[in-house]
Amino acid sequence: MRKTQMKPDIVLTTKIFPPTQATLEQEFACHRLYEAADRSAFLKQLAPQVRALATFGAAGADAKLMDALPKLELISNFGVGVDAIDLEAAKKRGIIVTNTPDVLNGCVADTAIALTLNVMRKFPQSEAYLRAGYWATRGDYEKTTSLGGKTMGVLGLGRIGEAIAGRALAFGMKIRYHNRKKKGAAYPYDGDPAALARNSDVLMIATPGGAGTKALVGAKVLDALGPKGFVVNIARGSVVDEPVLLDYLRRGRIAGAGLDVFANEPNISSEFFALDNAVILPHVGSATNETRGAMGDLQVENLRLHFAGKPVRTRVV
Ligand code: 8YV
Repeated sequence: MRKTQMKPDIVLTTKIFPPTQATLEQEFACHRLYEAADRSAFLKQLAPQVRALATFGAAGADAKLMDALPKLELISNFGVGVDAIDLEAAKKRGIIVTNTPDVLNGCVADTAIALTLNVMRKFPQSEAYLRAGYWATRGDYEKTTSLGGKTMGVLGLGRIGEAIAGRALAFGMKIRYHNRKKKGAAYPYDGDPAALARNSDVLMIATPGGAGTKALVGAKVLDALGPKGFVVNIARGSVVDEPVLLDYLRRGRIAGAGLDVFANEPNISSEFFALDNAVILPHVGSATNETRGAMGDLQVENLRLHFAGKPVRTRVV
């Protein structure tokens, strides 16, 4: 008689994209941490057998969770950003962390361009004006700002930043960038974020989140961008000093902001709702069925490979 193969146990920290979760539930014995009434009792019971964890977005994984699962070997993240995972703690414990890079570059870059168009051309606001019946009663909508000929300064010219730059070129924009380390890129380099902002009409934030970029864009950078400058953020809310950004938007010290990410998602500051110069999206950068599917495939593949005793495909640490 053939021995039945036991499904490997994994912990899910949160709900994941449903088709991905369905695959996970089929291939692994999934334990839903997010449904546990008593987290520590739940983890204690699983500690002897759990070698992998699947996580998503803000749920991440902290050192306490890693300590509660001493047999943990792999944290497989759904998403490219791993700022909610304590990478140092993982490294110290020899835990592998994987993410889902590249497959989302196109969609996130599309979102970045949509935000750039919408904040500079004020399309959402002009549509609201039309829907309110003002075109007929008050006349034409106000004049806005062209993209063509303007300079986009990419803060964080990584894989997503490059995809954004390629698209912005097609709109007739010029590109500059700042990274911690200068790359062999075709675009002019600025030595710090304020210099980049000074030389740009649109500051495009595409850096990773986490401690290294926390509040990187604050008063100094926004002053350098100036009252005709726009900020677009598709990275993480933490990269921007949000109270300062709100203040600068309210007082017109920058022209506008296009934002897909915020400090406290999904409970974002209600001050954004009243600002006519802010275009805001609910973190939809990668949120298409195709891209989320590809992200899920990578998350699952890393788990499969690890349990087959093979090297994972997209390792962070
Ligand atoms: C996800 C993202 O929507 O990949 C990332 O890092 O920000 C997005 O693709 C995010 O994981 C959800 O919080």
